[in-house]
Amino acid sequence: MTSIPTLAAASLRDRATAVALECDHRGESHQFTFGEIDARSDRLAHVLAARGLVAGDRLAFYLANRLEIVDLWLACAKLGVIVVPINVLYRDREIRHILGDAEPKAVVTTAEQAAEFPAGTTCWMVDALDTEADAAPRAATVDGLSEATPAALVYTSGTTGLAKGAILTHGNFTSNAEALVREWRITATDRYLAVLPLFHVHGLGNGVHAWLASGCHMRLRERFDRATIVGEFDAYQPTLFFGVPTIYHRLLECDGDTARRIGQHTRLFVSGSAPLPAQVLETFHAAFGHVILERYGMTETLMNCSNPYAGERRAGSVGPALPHVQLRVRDEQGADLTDDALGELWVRGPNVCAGYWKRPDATAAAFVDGWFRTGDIGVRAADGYVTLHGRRSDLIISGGFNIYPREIEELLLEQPGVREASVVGVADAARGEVPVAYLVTDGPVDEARLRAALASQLASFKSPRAFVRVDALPRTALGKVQKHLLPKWEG
Ligand code: MCA
Ligand code: AMP
Repeated sequence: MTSIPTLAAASLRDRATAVALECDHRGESHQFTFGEIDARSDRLAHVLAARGLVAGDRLAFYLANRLEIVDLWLACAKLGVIVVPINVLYRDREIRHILGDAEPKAVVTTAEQAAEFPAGTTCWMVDALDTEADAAPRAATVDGLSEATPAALVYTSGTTGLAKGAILTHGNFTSNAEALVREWRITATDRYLAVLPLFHVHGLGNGVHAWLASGCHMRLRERFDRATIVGEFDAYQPTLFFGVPTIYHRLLECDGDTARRIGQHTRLFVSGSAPLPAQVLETFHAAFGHVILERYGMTETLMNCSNPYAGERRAGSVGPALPHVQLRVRDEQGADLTDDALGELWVRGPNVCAGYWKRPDATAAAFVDGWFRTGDIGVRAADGYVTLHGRRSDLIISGGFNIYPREIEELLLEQPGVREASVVGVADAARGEVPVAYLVTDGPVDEARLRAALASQLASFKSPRAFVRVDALPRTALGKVQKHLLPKWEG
């Protein structure tokens, strides 16, 4: 375990002349060597330091995937500045909460996207920073970085409906990267096609850091686009691909020849962030000739479990705990359970975050004697394979993005005429789950108005697929809504 600059030096310095990254930049496709990536981030570090950023300060970014996120990430890591990624799909309410909580010195964004931020927010334009860095001298990495230095605050929805900032340290990222590179046999000869958003741990923690740790080649794309993905595979011929189940579902739309062709040059397909349906795994295997490797992680812990590279990749299971992670299945009182018994997963290791930013209450509730309570319910078989069975809370995962019903319910209750609201996840073949809202209202609901109100405040993936009017919500004697008793929505 080490700091991010030390981990990255194995590629940035030792493989300085190797081509590292291919992406669009200033309207054209460009290739950069590891040495150039190193220099870019050193120069940007100089600019950020000149703008007053010092170790421990927070700097947010609100950007779709682009080269400058890599520059920013490395520059901040070298300065000990804490990065706060903000999902570009977030809107007013989500953004205000993160800004108020993380108190970043500035937000790096584009002129167009800066419009999403409340007046008074210090926004730094990404293109201006980039131009300024072109002419800047190279700054040195600050002294005193260690594995315990915070590298990022990554916001993850809490059961209260308000997102909490998981404090992820340099050691969290480096220990995770070292494990994945070893376990998934990633080497400098790999070609990694990066389409997952860099504002989440899957794309950033796994993707960018496996690239830095292995010194492989990365092609960075703005996002996954089902219309262009086959062209990407054909042109780039990646050996390595990371996706969420929705992406694999979309890939199944390929015809047989295309699927075989893609399968021939790709070495490893990895899935995570949401359950991979066994049927997708099997259909994909038949079409592409690969058993997708499913792994399980969380923002707070990075990766916990992974199916093996060699050995059985078991359908429906997320595999055994990674070697650097200790995992227990425990009951409500925290007592260890036996093999095959259903309980909550607790984890401990260098992968687990340092707690929640400014939330001692939430940190105390999640950590017990150094163990982190994941909130995920599952079983471990005698051979160590873990199978997830849901969550303690009513988290909905749609296309790999998390949704806490409470956040939508609270906003619905603020709308005129809405007396009660309950949001549940319903199965969706492509996105895994989608939210559906049940409402008790005074008179008819104006769905268009509700949708507009939600869209102005929350990310579009949180917009309910349907609004269902009911006379009353089923409740327990204590008044708690019994979501499983709501009438089934049939689409
Ligand atoms: C989706 N949209 C985006 C992006 N992805 N906009 C900007 N950047 C993106 N990366 C918007 C679209 O504009 C559209 O918005 C809506 O989302 C649906 O997009 P569409 O292309 O129709 O959807 P799709 O074909 O179903 O694909 C969606 C997706 C996306 C690409 C699979 O859901 C996605 O990128 N998911 C990955 C999420 C992720 O990385 N999660 C990791 C967190 P509109 O509706 O307004 O038109 S969990 C984690 O990190 C833990 C540690 C873990 O275990 O990994
Ligand atoms: P996040 O808070 O966005 O980091 O999401 C983490 C949650 O995603 C975990 O607590 C799990 O509930 C879920 N998750 C991640 N990987 C998997 C997987 N392979 N199968 C099922 N659920 C998963």
